[in-house]
Amino acid sequence: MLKRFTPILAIFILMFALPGKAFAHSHYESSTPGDGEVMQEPVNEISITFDGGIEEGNVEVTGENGETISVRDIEVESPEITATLEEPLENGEYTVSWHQISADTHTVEGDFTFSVDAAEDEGATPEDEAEAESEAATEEQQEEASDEQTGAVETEQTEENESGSAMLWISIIAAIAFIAVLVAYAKKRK
Ligand SMILES: [Cu+2]
Repeated sequence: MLKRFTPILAIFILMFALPGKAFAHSHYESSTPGDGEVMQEPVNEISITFDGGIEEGNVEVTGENGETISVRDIEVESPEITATLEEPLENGEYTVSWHQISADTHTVEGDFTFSVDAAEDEGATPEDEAEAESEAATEEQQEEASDEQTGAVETEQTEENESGSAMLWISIIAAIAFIAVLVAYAKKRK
């Protein structure tokens, strides 16, 4: 009796184990700068590495007052996203909000923070001028940026949850159908 059910059990386990791997989201694995890291040198590039393949992705960087930091270029080279900034970051705390489409077509998103605490030169440097400029632009963008972000985050999370549970239900229904067929077959043979 037990022997007869061993293959069924094996198939049953495989059915749950395989899709789990094939359809897994790609998660944040590491980044430069790292989560919570304090950088003591200028930062003008942020890269994030994921634990699986990604199809596309985007990165948004905001300063501690919610200002949007200009990103010049986003490069997606699975499993890595690299954002090149318009100019080196001034001292302060930054939030990196990322989202990507995993190889399984699901959208995954998250964020992390890091700060820059580099020794600052005395006297006016080109960097100081850039600082003044970006501070002027900051206040205008501030409200806009925070509104946009909240909206975007909510939509993506809903999408992810829906497709995630759809996948679960498909697996369960497939498993039940499969067992029903096996039981019918076993009965016929008696
Ligand atoms: Cu997925």
